Amino acid sequence: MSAVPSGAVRRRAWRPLRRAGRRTNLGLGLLLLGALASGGLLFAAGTPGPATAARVAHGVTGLGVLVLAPWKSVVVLRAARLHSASLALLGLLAVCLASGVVQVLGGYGRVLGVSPVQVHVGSAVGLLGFGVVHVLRHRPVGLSRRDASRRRLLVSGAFGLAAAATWAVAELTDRRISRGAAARIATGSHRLPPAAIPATTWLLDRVPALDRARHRVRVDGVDVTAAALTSRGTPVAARLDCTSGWFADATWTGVPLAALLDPGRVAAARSVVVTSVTGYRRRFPAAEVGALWLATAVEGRPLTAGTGAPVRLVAPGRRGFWWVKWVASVELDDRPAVAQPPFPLQ
Ligand code: HEM
Ligand SMILES: Nc1nc2c(c(=O)[nH]1)N[C@H]1C(S)=C(S)[C@@H](COP(=O)(O)O)O[C@H]1N2
Ligand SMILES: [Mo]
Repeated sequence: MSAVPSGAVRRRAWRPLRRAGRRTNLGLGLLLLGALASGGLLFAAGTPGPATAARVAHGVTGLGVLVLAPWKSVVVLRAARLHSASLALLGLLAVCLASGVVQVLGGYGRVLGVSPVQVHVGSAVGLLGFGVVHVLRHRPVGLSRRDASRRRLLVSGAFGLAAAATWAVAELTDRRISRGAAARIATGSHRLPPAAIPATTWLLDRVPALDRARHRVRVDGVDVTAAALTSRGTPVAARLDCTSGWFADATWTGVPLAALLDPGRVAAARSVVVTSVTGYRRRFPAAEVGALWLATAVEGRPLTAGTGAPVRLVAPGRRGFWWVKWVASVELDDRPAVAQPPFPLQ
């Protein structure tokens, strides 16, 4: 594709749009990579500071795509032919943008069992696939020295400001019109009352049928019954903040792992792995054993099967996917806590 629009499109396009071309594609690619990266960071962030930074970066890069839309449409309109993979890319982008905005403005809800964030992340992953195909098929854009000229940098800065302004408009609209907006926290999640905590699976996990009276958790080689955990439990207030777009502040009843493990063995280990009967597992730094709880009840009521009965992990300060349900074992380990995929795979 040439940098200068040709033929009918060139004649019809509004003057500033006639420059649509290589730099439009480059800018769009960078924005999409920025949105993917900041979205991933927003998912991983557990604390308000990093979550806010990632959320602003995500809103600016995600909505910044819209600022370049007029230029990209000139590029698309003058293309000799449109490949079906390109149309799929466009469709996924529309779904991704729409579901992102619905999550922000619409409050938490599910339609046919899926939340807007699930549609959003699913379409973003699809975008990545078709995006790679798209970039490989079309001549990859190269950088030239002139891209770093003063004029170019000023133009890029103007686009950056327009993207930030688009995000600010979305944010102000959110605060004014959204019912749930006032209750949104740094990660973007909407508040739910503790009684409404939904049974949530990360991807493909299934709720197992477990016998409350017989269940045991193997803690560093020693079996601990669910009944013993219940009788030793003390209250712990914590915020369960799920990446599917909701959070709930509740009081759980549980026993800290530190009270079940030998301090000498904890000191000698680097990580502690909490594994579900389903195989779902998360690895934590060993030093965190005082901040991880094996819980058997929430708000004074025993856990339900869907929310982790008989025993689940409560990990205050960590996103919901760390709160392993249906815990089968707790193991001390020599490997560092980072020796795991950043997100669960089941
Ligand atoms: C290229 C891909 C992506 C694009 C274009 C995109 C775009 C957007 C847009 C436009 C919004 C609404 C922002 C607002 O109105 O303030 C949004 C929100 C959101 N996105 Fe993405 N996104 C992408 C990828 C991802 C990924 C990979 C994740 C997570 C792994 C993610 C997670 C989220 C979350 C949690 C929100 C809600 C944030 C909030 O409440 O402010 N996004 N996204
Ligand atoms: N074994 C297992 N534990 C799990 C999950 C899962 O799919 N399997 N989902 C996690 C996610 S994503 C969240 S948000 C919380 C949800 O807990 P809830 O079902 O009580 O809402 O459990 C976490 N623990
Ligand atoms: Mo979650």
